[in-house]
Amino acid sequence: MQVKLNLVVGAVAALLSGAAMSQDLVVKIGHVGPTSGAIAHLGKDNELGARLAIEELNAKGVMIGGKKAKFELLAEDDAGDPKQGTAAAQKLVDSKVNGVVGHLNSGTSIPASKVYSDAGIPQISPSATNPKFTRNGYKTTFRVVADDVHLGGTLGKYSVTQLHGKSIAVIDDRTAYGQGVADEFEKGVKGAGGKVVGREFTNDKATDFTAILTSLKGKKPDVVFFGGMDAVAGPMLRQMKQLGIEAKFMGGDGICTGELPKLAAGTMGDGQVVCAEAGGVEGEAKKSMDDFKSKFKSKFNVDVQIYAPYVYDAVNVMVAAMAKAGSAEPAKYLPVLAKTAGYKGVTGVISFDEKGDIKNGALTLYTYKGGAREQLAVVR
Ligand code: ABU
Repeated sequence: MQVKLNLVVGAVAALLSGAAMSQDLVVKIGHVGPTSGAIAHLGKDNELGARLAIEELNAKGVMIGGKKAKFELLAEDDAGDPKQGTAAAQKLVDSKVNGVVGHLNSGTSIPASKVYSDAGIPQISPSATNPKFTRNGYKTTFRVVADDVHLGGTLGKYSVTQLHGKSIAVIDDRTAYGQGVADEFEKGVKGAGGKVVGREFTNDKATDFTAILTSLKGKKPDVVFFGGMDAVAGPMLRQMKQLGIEAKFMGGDGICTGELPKLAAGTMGDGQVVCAEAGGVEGEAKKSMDDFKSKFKSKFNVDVQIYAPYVYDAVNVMVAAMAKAGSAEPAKYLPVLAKTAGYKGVTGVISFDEKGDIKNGALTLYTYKGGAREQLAVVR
């Protein structure tokens, strides 16, 4: 009798331990972007990139350390505001996320990186391009796009050597991103032997640029560069047209979106705007990016604005490191994430350098024709 009882107890214990082993491992991925405010269309674009990645990973059934992972997305809105950015970061840390993809803006990603570093939680920004983001010595900080040194410097050189700008004006929105990319643009212009005839600034909520544009008009610029986001660039283009300023208009990735033609309300001339996305693919690799954009459109019924594919890749790179480490514990998979090399994403090949920056990051130069973005070149 005692023997039978022991057998039953043993069988139940084995069943229970088997059940525990097959239980899903819940993995929480945080995402932060401005899903309210003037650039909410860009924050939502990023968030949808994360949602798509999470849905696919759950459908695929990823195993981490012998357990089937169940991924949960914890999405936060920072409104592009540095203070809200750190509050959102702290909320995710308190929720014990396993990793964070975000934030969208440099001005939010940089202060938030300290919060994640203090908590030992890996953070990959899909779009923050200010070089300072990865230069604070934090082991938890990564990005999958090129930085503003590359972006602004390349555009500055392009304005002189390709657009043959002779008198170049620069405006920025005084954000970490806008001022930083404008400074790098100015260095690029001067390095290529060009001349900056005026520098003005505004802010990321401004709608009236009459004073600064009138001042610049007197300097007869043939190129105007704006360091800032599309929500400000659109009205600025409208007011340039009203004031009769017929200069080329350049900007970094912040203006290089699908929404810019609508925000400019039909005032952009064909080929007038030249901007750059801080990433890009060419040749055979272009197919996976094109396929992603089609899948995104059919799933969400909206076009990619700019950085959704980079968010998608960032989530997948993070999860690949967890699977390889056999753990979603930040301390265990972080060293594996840091060694990411040759990961083939929809945005190209991702390898991180010692700072957490993408190695050999590309840029894609675009113009707009007939209200649609048209690729000019991919440069490294
Ligand atoms: N890189 C453009 C938009 C995001 C940012 O860096 O602020």
